[in-house]
Formats: sequence, C-alpha cells, structure tokens
Amino acid sequence: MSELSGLAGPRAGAGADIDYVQLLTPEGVRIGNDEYDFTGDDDQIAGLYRDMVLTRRFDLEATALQRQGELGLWAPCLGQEAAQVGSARALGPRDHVFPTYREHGVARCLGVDPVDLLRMFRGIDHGNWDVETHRFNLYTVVIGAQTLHATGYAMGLERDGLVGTGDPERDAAVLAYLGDGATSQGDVSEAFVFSASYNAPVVFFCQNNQWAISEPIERQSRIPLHKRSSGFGIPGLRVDGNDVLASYAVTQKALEHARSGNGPTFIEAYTYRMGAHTTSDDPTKYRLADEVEHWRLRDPIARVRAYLARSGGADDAFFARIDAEAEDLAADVRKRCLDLADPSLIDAFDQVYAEQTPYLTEQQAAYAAYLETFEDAEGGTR
Ligand SMILES: Cc1ncc(C[n+]2csc(CCOP(=O)(O)OP(=O)(O)O)c2C)c(N)n1
Repeated sequence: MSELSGLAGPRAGAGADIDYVQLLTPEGVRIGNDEYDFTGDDDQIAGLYRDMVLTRRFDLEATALQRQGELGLWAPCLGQEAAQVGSARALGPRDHVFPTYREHGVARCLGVDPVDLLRMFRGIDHGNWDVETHRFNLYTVVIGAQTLHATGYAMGLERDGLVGTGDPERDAAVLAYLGDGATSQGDVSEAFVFSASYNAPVVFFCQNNQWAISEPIERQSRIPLHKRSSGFGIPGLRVDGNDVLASYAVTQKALEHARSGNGPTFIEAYTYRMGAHTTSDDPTKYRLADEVEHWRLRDPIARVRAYLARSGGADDAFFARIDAEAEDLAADVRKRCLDLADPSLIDAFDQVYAEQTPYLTEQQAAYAAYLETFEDAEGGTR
C-alpha cells in the first residue's frame, strides 16, 4: 500500500476502532455518555424492539417477493433497522422526513402502509402515499437530491415562522436521510451550503452502511464522514448506527437543536448493509465474508433482545408474541401484494392534475372510444 493510499485509513467495515456515541453495547449492556442519554423506560425499548423486528420481517418478505418475480426490484434495509427506527421514533409530531429509497423502517414508524412501498417497487405507481399525512416524502432514487428538497422545505418552515418560537406546539424541523455514497454528490454539498447559510432547521442523517453499491467508503473519503460537514459550518457527530438507543438520543437532540432555531446538524450513523445493495446486486463479488460476519455479531436487534431479556423488560411470551405478529405482517403483505391490480392506462388521465382539465377529459374519452374498437378491451391496458 502506498503512503498516499494509507491516508484513507483501515478497512472501515472490518473492525477498525470506532469512536462514536453508544448507549447499548453489542452484548446488550447499557452504558453512559456525558452528552447523550436515552431517558425512556423498558416499555419504550420493547416498542423499539417491536419496530425493528417488524421492519426486518417485512424487508425479508419483500426480498422474497422480488425473487419470486412479484417486484421488479427491492432495496433491502437488513442491518440498518436500529439507525432507521431510532432516528424515526425521535421525530416530533410536526417534523417532516425526506427519505432515500431504503428507509422502510422509517416509513413504518410514520405509518406508511408497507404495501404502498411495494407498489412502487412492483412498478405500478410512482409512490402514492399522502406525504402530508405521514410527514414522509416520496422515496428519492436520484442520489442526494432529497437533501436539497429537505433544505428547501426547512427554509420554508423558517419563513413560515415555525422555528425557534419557543412554542413546542409550533416548532418543527426536517430530517433528511442519505447514504455514505451520497455525501460525494454535488447536491449534498449544495444542501450543506444552503442549510448552513440560512441556518435551516434540518438534520442530515447519513447511514454510513460502508458501501455505495461496490464502492467502499474509505475510497470516497479520506476523513471520517462526520468530519465532512464541519467544513460547511455544520456540526457533525458519529453514532453507533446499530444501537437504537443511541440513534434515538442523538437524533432527538439534533432535532431539538434545529427546532429551536440553532440550525443544521450532520449525523453519521455508523452501520452496515447486511444484504445486497438491491436485489440486482451480488455483494459477494466485492466484499469478503469475514466482514459480513464481523457485523453479524453487532446485529442491531439481537442486542436489544439481550438487554430486555436480562433487565426483565420483556419475557419469552413477549418475544413469541412479536414473532407471531411479524409472521402475520409478512402473510398480510404478501397477500395484498399478490392482489394488487395492474394499472390501467385509462386511469392515468385522472392522475395528471389535482383537478381534471377539459382537454384531458376529451383525450380520455377519445382513448376510451378507441379501446371500444377492440373486442377484448376489458381493463384498457393496451
Ligand atoms: C445521481 C445518481 N447517480 C448515480 C445513481 C446510481 N446509484 C444508485 S444507488 C447508488 C449508490 C448509493 O450509495 P449510498 O449513498 O451509500 O446509499 P446506499 O444505497 O448504500 O444506502 C448509485 C451510485 C443514482 N441513482 N443517482
């Protein structure tokens, strides 16, 4: 290895000593931190455990559905459940989220029907959940673009007088998710510049899952990711992304900081993508099994289960109940996915504008008349 390439540091995913905020060790032991604390009780921790188990089970079912040809593609979140659930459960009732395409655990916490996620990956719509009801924007596949949308929205909140009023019933912030690879995008640099310049109430939550498809993080950044934002004047910190309590605590504090008018924060959640980038990817082509094994020992769900079992916060009956609920969820999602109807072209005319225009009504009628000329026109999918 040349001296220059040595600057990139050790294989980040392979066991380097990492300095980050951690409140629950991989063995399930709670530890203290001077700045961050999880103040919830064991019932709340059991709730976080449930969120993670259900997220994982849904994610596995979606992966299986893709393998069986029911979805065109799936981007698994396996291994990232703690980063997603911890950060999402820290959201306040008026905060708004801008996700990438992998935030299935966040979608769950914000009440998005999991079948609505499947519809997108099945290719029958472009995302149809109500973003205002769920405060969860549509998935964004253009890497990094959502950080600009988030920044613009956050600047809007500020202009609407919804930041730093001191009234917890009013103040709001924005949580933008991004990947480690996204930090290499120009859009993200622009989002940093604007959010810092305008003191926008936005928290950038970067899930450093170590890989941007086949590109390892140390090839993209010579410094730890959380140090990147300081060049833009945005405080950055690193959290153990496989620790749901720490992810919750740091996000809660950063959101509060933003809501109070103190501006943006960048959080690097240090985690790992256990599965493939998407179902079109084969990670065995570019990463070693021992790296995956290293991270398997840091499983985000196992450590919470170990903690709850030891503390008495949950018993065997609780764990069995959650497992049964997860199986029910998977069966329900599978059934409803298989029942999804193919879209009909005739309906597309109704979805262009909120209110139909006369010209489109005319076009729709002409298309319907055209369909009538076919004997098997039922469904209008020609
Ligand atoms: C602007 C843009 N460039 C390239 C791509 C192709 N692409 C899809 S996913 C991906 C890697 C993203 O990695 P990261 O940001 O680390 O997120 P992760 O998928 O690991 O969650 C790339 C380059 C894209 N979707 N958009």
